Amino acid sequence: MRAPQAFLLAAFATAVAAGCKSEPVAASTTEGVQRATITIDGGKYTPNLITVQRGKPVALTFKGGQELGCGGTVVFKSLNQSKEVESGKSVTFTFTPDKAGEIPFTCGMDMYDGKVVVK
Ligand SMILES: [Cu+2]
Repeated sequence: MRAPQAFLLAAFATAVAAGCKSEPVAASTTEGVQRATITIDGGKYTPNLITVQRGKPVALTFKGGQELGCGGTVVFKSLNQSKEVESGKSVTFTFTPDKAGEIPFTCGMDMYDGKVVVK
């Protein structure tokens, strides 16, 4: 199975190209749900690489920092989900990935981005 590694490498390459040193963060599972919190601030998402396991529910919470910019609009195009985050508030996206691969998210203008890597 080389595909997951290839996805991870591609994600790393993207992060490095963007000058971003953030490491992939594995979601932590509580009560059967894989959870991670992503902060939106200064025009970026931190962390911007989250790894999850397929077949289990995922809850990703986006927390609005001081400088949201257009990052306050979070779009998961492939999931058909989009939400607005305000400074000091949070919104949570939930979904259950059924196959390995990548689920990208972006700001409303497709400038800032991140990825959920499904293993
Ligand atoms: Cu933008």
